[in-house]
Amino acid sequence: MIYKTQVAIIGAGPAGLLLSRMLFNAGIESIILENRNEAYLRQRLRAGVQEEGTVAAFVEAGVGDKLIKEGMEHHGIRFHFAGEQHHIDVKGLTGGKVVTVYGQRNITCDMIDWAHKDNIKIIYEAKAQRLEGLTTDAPIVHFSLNGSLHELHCEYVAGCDGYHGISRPSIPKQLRREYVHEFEHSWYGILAEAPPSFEEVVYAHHPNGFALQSMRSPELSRMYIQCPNGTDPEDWEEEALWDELDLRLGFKNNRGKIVDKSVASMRSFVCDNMQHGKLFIAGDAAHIVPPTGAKGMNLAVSDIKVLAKGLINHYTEKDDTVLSAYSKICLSRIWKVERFSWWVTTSFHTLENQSEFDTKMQEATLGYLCSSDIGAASFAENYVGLPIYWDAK
Ligand code: RFL
Ligand code: PHB
Repeated sequence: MIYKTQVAIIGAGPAGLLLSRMLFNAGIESIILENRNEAYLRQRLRAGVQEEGTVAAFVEAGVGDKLIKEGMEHHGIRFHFAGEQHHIDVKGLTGGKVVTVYGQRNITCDMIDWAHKDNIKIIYEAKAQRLEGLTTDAPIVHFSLNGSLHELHCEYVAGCDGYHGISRPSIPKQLRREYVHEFEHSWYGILAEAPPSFEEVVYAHHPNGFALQSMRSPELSRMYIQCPNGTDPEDWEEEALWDELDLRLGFKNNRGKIVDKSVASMRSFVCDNMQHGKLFIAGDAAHIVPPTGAKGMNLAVSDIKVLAKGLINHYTEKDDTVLSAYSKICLSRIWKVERFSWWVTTSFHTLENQSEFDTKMQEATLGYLCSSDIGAASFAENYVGLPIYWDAK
C-alpha cells in the first residue's frame, strides 16, 4: 500500500511524538511509523527529570496539562560524598529556574492520548526498512507492517528512531562522523512502591560506586545503583540491593515492593552531521548521553524545537534558514550537554582500577561545587538546561 504525507516521522518516542504534535498545531501533516505496539510504548519507563525548556515545549505544544498538574517541581538537588550530604540550591543559583520530575512514561502516554484524540496518524508495529530518494523532492520510506511491505511518500523525513534505528545509517558514511565513548559501568534501576526518602534527587559518590535516589510520585521511588557491565538484575537479592543503596546514599531508604528492574549500559555518542537532503535525525538517533545528568530526553526535545521551527518556517514562510542550519544549531548545544553528562558521570562513578588519588580528585571536584557559589552555579545552569544557540551557523 502507498501512504502519503508531508513529514514522515520514524519513531514514536518523545522526539517523534512531540514533533508530530508541533507540526499538527501549525497545520502540517505527518505520519508516525513505530516499530513497537502501543502497549509497549505506554509502559516503557526511562527518564524522569525535565528541564524548564522541556516542560515549556510540552506545555506550548498543548500536551502539558497533566505534567503541570502532577509533575513535581524540584528547587534543588543533594550530593552525598565523603560521608556527608550537601544541598545545591538550583533555583537560587539560576535566578529562579527549576526542573520538574514527571516520568517519560507519563508524557509519552499523554502525547499518545492527544495524538489519538486529534487523529494524528501513528502506525504501530510498522518497521521502517529503507529510505529512498533523500536528495530528491519525493523521498520514500519503505516499511513493513503485518508481514508485507508498504511505502510512505513524503516531502521530509524526521529520523526519531533512537540509537538502533535506520535513519542515522541512511546518511552516507562519508557525510557523517561518529564520536563514541563507552563507560565500563552500567546502572541497575528499580521502581519501588515506597515514598521517596528525600523530596529532592540525591546523587551519591561512594567507594563502592554511584547511587541515585529519585521518584515518580509521592508514593513511588526510582533508584539507581552503579553496577558492572553485563549485570543481570536477578544477580541481586532485593534485601542486599536495598542495603547497598542505604550504604552508598548515606541514609536509610523507605523500602517497598520492587515493581520494575532493569540494567542500562552507558555511553556518550554524537553523530555529526544530523541532516542529509530531506532527512533530519533527532534525539537518541543522533546522540546518546550517559543518564547521570538526566539529559537524554531533554536533548531530544531541544532538537525537536529546532526541527519543528525549521519545518514550520519552511511550510509557512518559505524560509529555510533554520532548516539548513539544523545540524549546526543542534550540535552547538549537544556538545555542551555531552560534556556536562560525561563530567557528572566521571565525577561520581568509581572505576575498577581507580587510584586513591582519583578518588580524592572526585571528592575535591564535588567539594568545590558544594563550597563555591560559582562552582555550584555552573552545575545548576547546566542542570536546569542550556539555551538553544539559534545563531550557530
Ligand atoms: P526513543 O525514546 O528511543 O524512541 C525511538 C523510537 O523509535 C522506534 N524505532 C523504530 N520505529 C520504526 N521503524 C524503525 N526502524 C525503528 N527503530 C526504532 C523505537 O521503537 C522507539 O519507540 O528515542 P527519542 O524519542 O529520541 O527519546 C530519547 C529518550 O527516550 C532518551 O534519551 C531518555 O530516555 C534518556 N534518559 C533520560 N533522559 C532525560 O532527559 N532525563 C532522565 O532523567 C533520563 N533518565 C534515560 C534515563 C535513559 C535511561 N535508559 C534506560 C537508557 C534513565 C535511564 C535508565
Ligand atoms: C530519574 O528520575 O529517572 C533520573 C533522575 C536523575 C538522573 C537520571 C534519572 O540523573
